[in-house]
Amino acid sequence: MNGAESLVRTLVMNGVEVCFTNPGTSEMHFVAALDKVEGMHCVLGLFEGVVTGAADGYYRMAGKPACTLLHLGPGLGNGLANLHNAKKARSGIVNIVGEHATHHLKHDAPLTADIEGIARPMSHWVKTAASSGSLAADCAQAIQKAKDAPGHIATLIAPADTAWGEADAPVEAAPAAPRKAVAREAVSAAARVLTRGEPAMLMLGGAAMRGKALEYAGRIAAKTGCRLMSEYNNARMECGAGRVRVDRLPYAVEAALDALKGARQLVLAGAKAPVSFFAYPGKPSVLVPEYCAVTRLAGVEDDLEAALANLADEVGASRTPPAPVNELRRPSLPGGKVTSDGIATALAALLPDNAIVVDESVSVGRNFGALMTGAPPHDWLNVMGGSIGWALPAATGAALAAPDRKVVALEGDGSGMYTLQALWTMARENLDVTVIVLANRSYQILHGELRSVGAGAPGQRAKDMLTLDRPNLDWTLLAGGLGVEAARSTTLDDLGRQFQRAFSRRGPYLIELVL
Ligand SMILES: Cc1ncc(C[n+]2csc(CCOP(=O)(O)OP(=O)(O)O)c2C)c(N)n1
Repeated sequence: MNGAESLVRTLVMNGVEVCFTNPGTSEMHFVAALDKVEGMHCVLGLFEGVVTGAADGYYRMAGKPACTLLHLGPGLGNGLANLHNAKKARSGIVNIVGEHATHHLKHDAPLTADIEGIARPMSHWVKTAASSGSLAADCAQAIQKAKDAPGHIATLIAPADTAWGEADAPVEAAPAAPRKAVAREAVSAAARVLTRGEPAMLMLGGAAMRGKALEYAGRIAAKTGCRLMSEYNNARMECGAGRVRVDRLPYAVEAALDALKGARQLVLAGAKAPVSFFAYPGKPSVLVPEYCAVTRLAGVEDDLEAALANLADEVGASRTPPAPVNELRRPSLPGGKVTSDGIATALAALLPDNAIVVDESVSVGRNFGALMTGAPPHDWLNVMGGSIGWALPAATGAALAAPDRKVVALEGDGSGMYTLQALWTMARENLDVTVIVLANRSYQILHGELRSVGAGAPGQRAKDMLTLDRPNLDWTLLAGGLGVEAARSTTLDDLGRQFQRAFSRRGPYLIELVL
């Protein structure tokens, strides 16, 4: 077999089942090998930001890496923003990036670039394969690195001659590193401060936001009286009925300071000590009050479930029923003018069981989560690196990872325009995604940010840099052109009807909600 085939067989042998790709000439042998070898679902993205964002969404729901296949430095470069988001989310991805054949590099042909240099900031591990004979072993190492808990970005650069040259056999990856165990002393220290009788908060992040870890956090809160709070953004949190309720730290500095006010003890479990998203003149970067002590129970890379189980044990909460737990309480369908609260209420009224909500609702959706606690159980995914243009690709990947679950993408119109090509992939793969585009025809959040940084009142030129009108984007035409059926809603009554239509069918559907 050739190197390309040894690489594809190595991926499949080690459980990598989906390849998100946008290939070129230097990857043609990989395309041929993917054609020949059974076991890989190959998904074309029409922009590399779709490819990498989909791999992020896939990892979050599948819990294992997909691979990408990208075209040299520029292809990888196009995918970097969503690799940045994936890295912050601690998603595991195996990037395979094509490169000129080794003997061709010295000629400085047009696509020649410093691929390692482009890869490094958004990767945890980078390697350029040296020969076709060692490509499979390099790939096995990349897979292991990507799977090291909780998830890493591994980028393997494969010169064309390593693909077309001779190779022996696929290689089995070494076992990935498990999550790190949390020391007994860290658990005891957290137990001490939570049982001191002072106002305390347990701040959760990463894997502490789901499964047994979340349940233990609920037991600890019920027993000790501490408040539960999560970071503003979370890679994947379990929400809705039957789940322990955790308040999200607000985005705005004043609101975040308010939420943390009064806490004397802050215990971190998978979360960082809270800082503001941006710096603003005269406002603090660190949001923890100066009278509040911070105790780190566990980092995002640690075994959060075991840490919280041990903490529950230590505070005597192992058998305490978790609280607060959300009850199933669907609101009735709202009507009338479109409001932010109305959108969340309509969604809570109709959201299918076990849906996956992919949230890039930016300014419109600040309060969505709080209004949806009574909806049936669902997973909620946030963009983790603040780089917009993530949700449509991530929804694509999530839908491929969980084909039996409805995916609902809440998408700002500004954010959506970065990677709207994802709609075409949703159509081609017939993915069960309902996209709601929040069409305020504006970079609305930036109007507030302009004020918050003290840049003064906007003149016409500034306004023109923050608005999306003249012309208005027509999302029904855009979606239609990419093969996705779409409709426009201008009232909550109609939004309810559109949700009913979208949720009673399978396949992609887009609602342009005019705000
Ligand atoms: C890659 C990238 N470019 C630019 C920004 C700056 N930015 C943050 S939010 C935003 C506008 C978002 O607009 P939209 O999705 O319509 O949400 P809205 O502000 O209207 O709620 C921009 C341009 C960013 N975060 N990431």
